[in-house]
Amino acid sequence: MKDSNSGAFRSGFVALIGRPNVGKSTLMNRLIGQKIAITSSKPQTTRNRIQTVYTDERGQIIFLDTPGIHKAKNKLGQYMAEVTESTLKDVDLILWLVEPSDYIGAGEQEIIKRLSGVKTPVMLVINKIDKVKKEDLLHIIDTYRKELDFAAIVPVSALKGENTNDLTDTIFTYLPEGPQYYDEDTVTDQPERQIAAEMIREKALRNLSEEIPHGVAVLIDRMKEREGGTLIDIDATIICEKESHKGIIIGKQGSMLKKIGTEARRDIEMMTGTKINLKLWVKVKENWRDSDTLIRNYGYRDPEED
Ligand SMILES: Nc1nc2c(ncn2[C@@H]2O[C@H](COP(=O)(O)OP(=O)(O)OP(=O)(O)O)[C@@H](O)[C@H]2O)c(=O)[nH]1
Ligand SMILES: [Mg+2]
Repeated sequence: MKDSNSGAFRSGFVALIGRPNVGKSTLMNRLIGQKIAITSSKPQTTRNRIQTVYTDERGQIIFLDTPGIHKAKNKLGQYMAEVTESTLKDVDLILWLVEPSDYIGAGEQEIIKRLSGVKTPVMLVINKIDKVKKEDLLHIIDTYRKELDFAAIVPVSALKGENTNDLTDTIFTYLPEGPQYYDEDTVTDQPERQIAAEMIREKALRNLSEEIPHGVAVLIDRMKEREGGTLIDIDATIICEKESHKGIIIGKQGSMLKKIGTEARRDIEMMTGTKINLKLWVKVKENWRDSDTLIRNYGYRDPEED
């Protein structure tokens, strides 16, 4: 990949942080050109740190998508906050994503306080610029500029792909010369079964109303390729917190579960390039989000641990 004509190979770790729902996962997927992290219009979609890799002739960027910064209401929330906090250490660059608004609320102030103490360069990314007029953008940039000493301020639309190539260019200018950490085919550290579980959770998030999806976890019980490699069988369980939620997730004559299953199957087929036979079950585990053991069992564990 190294090209002696185009300068030194640059590489480094870049954390994406910000309030829930600002578009961190959408942006990361856009920058690497593939859907790895799940996204939804509901806050607190991302629960674990998700690492992805972008490589071109200029260098290699390792992105770390993090759970949105919010006040934790349970142990799962505390866990998510720790994931984000620990990601801020040892990165070469922080991308702070914000909504395109000139109102800097208490949540943003908290983040500013936190970031003013770190030595790592911080780049402000104003996302969702497709929602505002160009002239308002200048005012937003001006408001934020006064709050912190940013390495750069880059407005983008992650959804529409506006200005995202410029963002990649700017990121490279802030990365040190360094090695290629991963081979150029590596896209993520997430195992396929974990991405499959997340895709099922995404469909639950997108199809179910407010409170239910926040209490949902997904476990892959079995993921096995049939002989000949033409089909993968997946058995998965959707965990929820209440018997009444279970009824809603299953839906009238199983209609909701079927919808979640059909949509998830399509995404998993896209990812694996193989036909999928997906079977879903629903189980109740009351208050699992407040149980250390259960949140670990459902895959929420310290990213530094095995
Ligand atoms: N209009 C518009 N919507 C966007 C843009 N980027 C993301 N979104 C939408 O914003 C919502 C949240 O996106 P996510 O990528 O899940 O946000 P997140 O910051 O990862 O959220 P958490 O994981 O909950 O912290 C989704 O409905 C996206 O489609 C954008 O550039 N423009
Ligand atoms: Mg996210």
